Amino acid sequence: MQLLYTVNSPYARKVRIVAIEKHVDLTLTSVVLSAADCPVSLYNPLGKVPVLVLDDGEALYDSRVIVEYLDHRTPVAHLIPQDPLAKIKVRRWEALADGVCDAAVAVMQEQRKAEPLQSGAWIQKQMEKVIAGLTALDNDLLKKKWCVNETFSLADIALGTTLGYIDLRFKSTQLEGKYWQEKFPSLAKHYGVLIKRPSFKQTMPQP
Ligand SMILES: N[C@@H](CCC(=O)N[C@@H](CS)C(=O)NCC(=O)O)C(=O)O
Repeated sequence: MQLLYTVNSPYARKVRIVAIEKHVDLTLTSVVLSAADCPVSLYNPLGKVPVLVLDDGEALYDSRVIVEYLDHRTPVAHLIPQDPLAKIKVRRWEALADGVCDAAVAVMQEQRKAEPLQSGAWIQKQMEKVIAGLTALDNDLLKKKWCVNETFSLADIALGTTLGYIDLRFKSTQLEGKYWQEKFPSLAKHYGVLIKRPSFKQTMPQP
């Protein structure tokens, strides 16, 4: 199985971490989305990474579909619980964490435009989503060891990859007057635990 990914995509990192945690071997193919010969749109009409190309040539996307597929590939500890209510809770964490990434990615894309073409109002609106999302995640986590049911799961992975992306993009940016680790102490503490895992270490984003 081949994973098409970009090094700093938080969605692709989520998939890579799930594969490592599940001991599923993937052939990793790093792509440049802006390159003329980028293969991604051959497999995903939306032109987005991650894409998982199966051995029979079928392609799976997006990250939420791929992680579910990988979680079923091996019987070792499930990252998505079998119990329906626990599964919904995990996927809700993932939805919110991914949503924070969507807004953060939108900010970066806007800031990459030439300055006269940038919309300050759009950036502000997306930053409000980033802060509201992180606030909700921080409140939900509080002093819990893991996000859902005292067990490491996809919820922790999705949260960790989102925080990795926030750290990559906004490490030296104050969010309403504070750096993210000061503003969201529960998240910062949990991030400190997660980045000690080999799966997180092996997939660190590149500044
Ligand atoms: N919901 C998708 C989001 C994927 C996504 O937005 N990926 C970005 C990279 S971080 C991308 O490929 N962007 C290219 C584009 O939008 O054309 C997922 O979870 O896989």
